[in-house]
Amino acid sequence: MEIKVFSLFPEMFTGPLGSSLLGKAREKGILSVEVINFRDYSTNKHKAVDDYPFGGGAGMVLQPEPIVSALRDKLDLNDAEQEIILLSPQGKVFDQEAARQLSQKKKLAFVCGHYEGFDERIRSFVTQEYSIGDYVLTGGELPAMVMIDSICRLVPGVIKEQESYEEDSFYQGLLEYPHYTRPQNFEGMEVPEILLSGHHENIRRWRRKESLRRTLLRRPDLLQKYEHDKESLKMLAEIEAELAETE
Ligand code: 4FV
Repeated sequence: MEIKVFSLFPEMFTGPLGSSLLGKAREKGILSVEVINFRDYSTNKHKAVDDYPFGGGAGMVLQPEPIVSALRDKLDLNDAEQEIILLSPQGKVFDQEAARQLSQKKKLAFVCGHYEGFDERIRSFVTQEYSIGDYVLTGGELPAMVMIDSICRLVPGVIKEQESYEEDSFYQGLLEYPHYTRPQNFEGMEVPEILLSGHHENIRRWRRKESLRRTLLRRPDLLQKYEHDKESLKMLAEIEAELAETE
């Protein structure tokens, strides 16, 4: 997968995209990442990339020329395989399904805003617009990093065990089950016996039921969308009966 990021602060990406799994994936050639400073494409003598808004108001607006010149220089805007993603609070809220869809693409570009935001005409040059959540940040850099991290971990070869993300929260549409490791007893808190039994089918059932329980208690909205089967419906009924007993 080829990734290009357009930002005024390329140095922000060195750490997150150079270390851990993403750094290793780049070394292995699974991912290629280029960060472009669109200030380099400003044609005025002060290298300015923003200006006051027409119509007045607070804040500065990113001008279209530097960004569009950078996109034209670095991308083939007619390439149907090229996704160009604008980061902004006005975009679709990014989620695991979007990560899964975008992980199938060959070429991703991310356009990171700053200041008050973008000149509206920039939107004519992008293919998608995403927000990472309903809050306002100082720039689109952190949202781009969040999306790149979440997308790239789904690219084959980036994570060793594929099943390790197939059981991730949200991947199956539920929150993840509780995890335990050594010691068996930590300050009086024991690991659930079932996990020490070696009985894989019982462990699978326990984990699925605990995923359902955690999702019901913390994110019931996810259960509305979940594609139940006979087993999960039975488990949910058991959970609700157990919860009723404790009330
Ligand atoms: C944002 C978000 C976000 C708005 C003004 C950058 C900032 C500044 N981007 N998800 N939430 N962007 O807050 O994506 O230009």
